[in-house]
Amino acid sequence: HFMLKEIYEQPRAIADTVASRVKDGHSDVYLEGLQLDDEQLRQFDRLYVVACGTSWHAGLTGKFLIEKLARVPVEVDIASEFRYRDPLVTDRTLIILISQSGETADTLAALREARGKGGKALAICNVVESSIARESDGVIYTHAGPEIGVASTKAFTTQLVALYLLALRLGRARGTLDAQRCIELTEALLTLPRKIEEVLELDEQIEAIAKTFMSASDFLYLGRGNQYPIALEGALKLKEISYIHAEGYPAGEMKHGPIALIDEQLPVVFLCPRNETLEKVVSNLEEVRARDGRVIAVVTEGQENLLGEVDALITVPDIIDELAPVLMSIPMQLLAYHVAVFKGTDVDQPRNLAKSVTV
Ligand code: F1P
Repeated sequence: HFMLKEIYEQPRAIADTVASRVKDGHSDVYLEGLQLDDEQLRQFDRLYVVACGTSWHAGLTGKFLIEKLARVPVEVDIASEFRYRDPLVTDRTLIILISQSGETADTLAALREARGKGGKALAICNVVESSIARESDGVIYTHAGPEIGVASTKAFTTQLVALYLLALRLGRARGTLDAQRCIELTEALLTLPRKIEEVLELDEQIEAIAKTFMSASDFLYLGRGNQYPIALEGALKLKEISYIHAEGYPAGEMKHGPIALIDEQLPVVFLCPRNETLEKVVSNLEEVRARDGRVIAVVTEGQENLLGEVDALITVPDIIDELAPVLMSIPMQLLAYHVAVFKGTDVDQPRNLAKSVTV
């Protein structure tokens, strides 16, 4: 399958997205197509990120990165909703359009609307010279290479990396990141391909987990903070290719509704990174266990003992919190992939879906 090949291409795709952008002793990043100088990057008082599907999930993660590292407010919108909001765009707004194909109709329409209101537009695209890239003021290309499988994998993780680079660039220009911190953050980024390779080594283990849970009719995915978008993405991947109903939720929202769904039939995927959310996530996990839900936990190495008993445990290497969403994405992709293969669905060309939605 193309999808599996593309999952395995991620270490290389990410190395290519980073290459040439981190130079000079790592204290700065260079985004060649950005077309905005430091002075302009300081002028923005608001960023909008607009995208569809998986690219929207990347945008939700980007909000965490940019607000944390550059201290500027970021709003994230689904492109098909953007037009109904009479969005508050001025010449001090930077609009970031994320699109693998660069041809998604709703994202293109949002770009045109935002530019019409005087905003500056920056595209994060994989396809060179695509419509969204061409019509934007600047563009950061993800160097993922062609993505054939309809379910986005390497495009997503390279989008996360592009947003990370952009957050560093904004943080340097706006003075919220000093050179030393930038060096630390870029050096962590350079370790990412190797750590993804380590996660890919879990493939057989994840395949076995998929076999155990493939007959479930529903899945719930839970995460907090910067892992919430990864919960959404995990659920979307499973829905898209295996046709199993799945929901991603912020773990803290569970008690406001989804908790009613939990019984011994329901697998619940918990994202358990080593960060300040972990204690709360573990208490949500205990609530699921108390109701006989089946727990699949993805945890950062070293934190396993905090979780108590789980039905399946996937351990990923430790990394700085800003990059943990990338590592956690890989088991989400592999789990969806193997469940779909066991179910015998058409993984690369799922029913009803198009690689890019241009109408
Ligand atoms: C957006 C998207 C993809 C999804 C599917 C339909 O595409 O929602 O994320 O996997 O292929 O389109 P794009 O704007 O990122 O090209």
